[in-house]
Amino acid sequence: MKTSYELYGAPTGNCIRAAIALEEAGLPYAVRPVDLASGEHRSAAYLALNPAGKVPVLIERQQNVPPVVIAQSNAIILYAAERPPGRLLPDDSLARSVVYERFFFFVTDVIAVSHAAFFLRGAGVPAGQTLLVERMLAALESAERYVSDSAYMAGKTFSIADIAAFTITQSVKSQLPWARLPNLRRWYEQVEARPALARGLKAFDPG
Ligand SMILES: N[C@@H](CCC(=O)N[C@@H](CS)C(=O)NCC(=O)O)C(=O)O
Repeated sequence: MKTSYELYGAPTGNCIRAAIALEEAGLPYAVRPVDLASGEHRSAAYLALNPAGKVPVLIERQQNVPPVVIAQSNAIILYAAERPPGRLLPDDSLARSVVYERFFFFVTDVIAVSHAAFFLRGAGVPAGQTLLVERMLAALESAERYVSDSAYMAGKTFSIADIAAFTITQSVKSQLPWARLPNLRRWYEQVEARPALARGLKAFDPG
């Protein structure tokens, strides 16, 4: 049965990670741009899709069954990683646990902290923002150890842990002490060169 996918989103880290996961999983999808600046995510049509009024949202459509709607970027990444199995998540359960460990490290200790810092900036609490940015950068620098013995964040093969790690590293690239992070640099350059990842990075570019 034919399955089609639509990814609603905007050029933000959460949406781009979801797009990278679909690209890396080899799932063809249509990009549905949502204009956050004009408040499209708060329109009645969009709220019918995601009552939280947030992007990204993935829709899976199959004939004769109601569409499946998945909000939450990390749920979309995990969804993509399960189809086809084995590409972004190892079959072996022990190896999979290591991937989850690293994936959630980046999601909770780096990305979430960065989002909280961004929120504090908007709320006019610069001292709090500075503290959280320092904390996030320290956590990210500590990932040097993950890539000191292996090519990727969670072992020999590319996984969802690398997807979680890449966009946030890219966004703070100019703030990292690269001279002290030779393995992280090698990892970054290797991941950056992946064609599927590069396509995901550009998924929401205008035009
Ligand atoms: N935890 C959610 C966060 C989604 C989220 O905050 N999306 C932002 C863009 S990255 C958004 O829709 N912002 C618009 C708004 O909150 O008004 C996820 O990972 O998908």
